[in-house]
Amino acid sequence: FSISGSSALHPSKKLKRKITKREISKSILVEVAWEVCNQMGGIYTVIRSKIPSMVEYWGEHYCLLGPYVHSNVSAEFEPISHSRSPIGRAVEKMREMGYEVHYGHWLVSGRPQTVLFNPFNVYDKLGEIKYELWEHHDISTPGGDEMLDQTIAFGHQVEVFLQLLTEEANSKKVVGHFHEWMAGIPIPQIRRKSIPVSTVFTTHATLLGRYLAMNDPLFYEYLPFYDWQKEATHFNIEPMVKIERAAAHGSHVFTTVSELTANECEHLLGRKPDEILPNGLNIERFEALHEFQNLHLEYKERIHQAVMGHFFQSYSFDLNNTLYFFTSGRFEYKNKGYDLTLEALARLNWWLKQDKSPVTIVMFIITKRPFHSINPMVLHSKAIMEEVRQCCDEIQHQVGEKLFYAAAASLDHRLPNLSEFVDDYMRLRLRRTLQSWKSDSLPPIVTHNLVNDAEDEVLNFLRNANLINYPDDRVKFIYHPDFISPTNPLFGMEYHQFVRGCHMGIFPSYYEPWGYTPLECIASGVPSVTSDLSGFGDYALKSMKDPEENGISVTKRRHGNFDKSANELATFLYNYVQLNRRERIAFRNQVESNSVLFDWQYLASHYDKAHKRAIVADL
Ligand code: G6P
Ligand code: 1S3
Repeated sequence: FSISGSSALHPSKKLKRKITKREISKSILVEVAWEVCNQMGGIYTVIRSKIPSMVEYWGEHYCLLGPYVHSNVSAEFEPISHSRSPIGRAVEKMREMGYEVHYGHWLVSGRPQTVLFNPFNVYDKLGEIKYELWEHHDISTPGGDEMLDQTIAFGHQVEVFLQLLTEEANSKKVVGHFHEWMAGIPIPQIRRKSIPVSTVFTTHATLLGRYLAMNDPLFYEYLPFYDWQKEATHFNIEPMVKIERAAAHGSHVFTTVSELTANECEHLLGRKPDEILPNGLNIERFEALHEFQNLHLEYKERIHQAVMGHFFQSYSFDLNNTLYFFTSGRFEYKNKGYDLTLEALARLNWWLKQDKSPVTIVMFIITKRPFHSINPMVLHSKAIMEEVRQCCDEIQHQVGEKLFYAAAASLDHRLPNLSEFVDDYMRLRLRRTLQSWKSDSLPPIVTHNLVNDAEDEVLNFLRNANLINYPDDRVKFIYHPDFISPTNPLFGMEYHQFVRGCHMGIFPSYYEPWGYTPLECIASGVPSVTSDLSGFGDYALKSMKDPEENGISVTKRRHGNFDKSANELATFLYNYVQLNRRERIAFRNQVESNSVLFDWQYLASHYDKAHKRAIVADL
């Protein structure tokens, strides 16, 4: 580890935006995504975090379109009563035609103009809309797939709206930017009907790529040779794959999030993207470095509470010498690199045991799996620990009061025996509570009762490797098969607070078009691991002189040698464990100061390039 240095990109080199004020005044940019006001995954983060940079530049010439499906949508959406802008007029016209159209501001940072359509409002026309897709674009969409039906109904309303907007646009050029196949459905119809909208399509993964990577250990080797039609039929995803292809081929400007996915697009969709649009974040910077360091300490102490509740009924360890590692994300065991992470941690555990290391590592695996309930033992232990805390608080109070009187009345300046100040009732209560807490069994490796405990890949690995939280294990595990939220009884904190309190995020994915999780870490000054098969890792390798110095360790997975990759990852973690506290603090400072390279202020210029192409495209 070296904790000083520079990178090829520099935070002060904010890229210049690419579209002139004049061009913006003659255009309207409409971004369409299924995740506008509807959080499902990574695309929500892209759209939402990018808004301030888009609104700052495009102002009232920018608008988002999304579905009105989220049960709480009205809480984050404020309707606009009336507007004479082209967007407002198109909304009015569409309402006059009988459609239910929600027009307002999305109440997130940047407050963008937003139009939402309820897919169910056109379900009576679904047969007709589907017939058109089949007749003109050879996309047959059988019934029974609720998600597909909703996106088709939504796409139809987007098409109608864009048609009206072009009529109301006062000869301004309308640019429609569609994210992912769910939003891309109107593209082929826009082209067929020659609606004068300049279209940009961004795919955030290819559907086939994701399925193939999950199922074929030689995915990257075979990539150039797959027969898309055959594979789409095999995985039973033909309608969606055809929609994705139609959007990719039909768009004026085709884009994706990384060079890795661009390669996938070329082979699986048959079109090379025109632009790569790397994903950014709104990086929150503090005036003083110690502010974010203080936050680390504050949230680490909250994690300490969860860890004490989990382990200390069985045995204790030195929290001052404990490091918190974690991985998180959707449960795709192989694609998200959980297999490699666990193998590397097994090796790390062995090496640290050999060293007789005094350090304890607690590894959190945060994902979403079907479960019946939280393990009652885990909840019980947490509750009793709270009782221990209450007893201690009361004893502290008793001792404090009595000590004050004793000290004030003392004539010989000697400190009295403090234990005499604790009354018998409190002694007994504390002893009984501790007795009912302490247990001979090992701390569980999983916090919930899983629906499929016996077949769970994480549990199977840990049990087979005998990594079941023995006292002498240096790496201990808490598998938490639910996302973290403030209402969660075990952590009771926001995910981003949890990230800040940890020391390292581990995400060596096998298939990952971009990957926000490591980026979220470094935005909080927390070092992280990604892989050269993730779009983000690949981008970091190509754009920074030494990503590792900036807290982005990129595990090599391209060569396909699992054992070598596991050793590389374990070695990196082992070296991190050797750092002392001062070095960890300095490292976090360095990570945080370079994270600004991934701010939208810097990366939105790639979107500008795509929009510029669309503005100048012949329709
Ligand atoms: C931050 C705090 C320090 C604390 C440190 C712990 O830097 O400002 O007061 O000592 O975190 O760092 P560690 O890497 O041991 O969690
Ligand atoms: C996709 O979401 P995912 O986790 O299914 O889009 C994200 C945003 O572009 C990207 O970060 C991720 O790698 C993709 O896989």
